[in-house]
Amino acid sequence: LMQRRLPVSPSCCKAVRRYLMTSLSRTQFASDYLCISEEVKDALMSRKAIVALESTIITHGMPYPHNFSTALCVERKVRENGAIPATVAAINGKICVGMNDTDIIWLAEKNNKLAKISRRDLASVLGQGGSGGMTVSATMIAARMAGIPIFATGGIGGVHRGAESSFDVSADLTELGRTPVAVVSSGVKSILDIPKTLEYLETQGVFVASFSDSKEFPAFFTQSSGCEAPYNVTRYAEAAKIIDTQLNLGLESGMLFAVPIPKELSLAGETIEAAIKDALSLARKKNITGKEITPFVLSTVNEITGGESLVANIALVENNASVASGIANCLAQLRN
Ligand code: PSU
Ligand code: MN
Repeated sequence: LMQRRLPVSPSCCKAVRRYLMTSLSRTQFASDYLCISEEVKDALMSRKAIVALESTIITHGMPYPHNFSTALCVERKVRENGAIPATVAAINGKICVGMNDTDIIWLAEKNNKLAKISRRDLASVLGQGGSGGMTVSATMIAARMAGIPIFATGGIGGVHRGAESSFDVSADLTELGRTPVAVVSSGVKSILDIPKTLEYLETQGVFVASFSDSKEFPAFFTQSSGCEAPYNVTRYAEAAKIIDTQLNLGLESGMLFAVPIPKELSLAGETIEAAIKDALSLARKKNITGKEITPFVLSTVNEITGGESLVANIALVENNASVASGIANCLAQLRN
């Protein structure tokens, strides 16, 4: 309640706001299901820039040992850019926000044997003391609980091709409509229907901007999707101002900043399109549906491209972590 009211009160002076936010955070630290690392707790208390990071990319998005080296590299990137990384995963019935390398190695080694946790899975997994990688939707929930307004990942889920018959729309999109956290990603993969995904985000009231020198909405492995983002942002400070305003307004929806993969690392559009088509038809043949489809297509595309897609994937996640850190630094300045 306090959190909701706080930002909309214009008379609320900074000192009061800081006090309330701090005491609010303290009660959250005690939450039965939330385990915030000491480092992240300190960063929250001293209002440092923090970037949350998801973990399905570790458990289901990349093969071992690349999942592990990427997770550590991404954390390092955040630190190099002056922010504190907070990797989010479920471990033994707790949502861990911020973890040590041993936890990350454990998640990486268990690769694919752990749960893939979205909003709908949280209560079941945590209630049974389980562990797993958390998707964008679950990570947004955790970031909000912990009081971290921004998080970086590779790609978010979206509206699948053929959704008009399969109804397969990622829970990431509805989460963006209901949880006020800014997500930095390289748009959505062209394994998805990008125009439909953008329409769905509009319906959900989600602010979407390209973060680049063009309005083009990126397609993960490639810089262009043929679709325009509704907004374009070019500077960290500008992005931070928009996030700060959204939080102050008390709007409950999330925001998406789409950063194109660096040009020199992007894949040829036709190569990736062909690989995706093959992977999707193989998925259909094998009757793979639901939460299994995204991990399956990712790993099949990786096989078909001889590991090229994985290299691109790693590069773009690291780049997104740098961008998110830049925005988080400006946001911390604004909110201090
Ligand atoms: N896209 C990727 N890598 C990933 C994912 C998506 O390039 O690892 C993961 C993210 O955690 C995302 C989830 O939140 O897949 C979406 O799954 P689904 O499509 O089942 O909603
Ligand atoms: Mn789905």
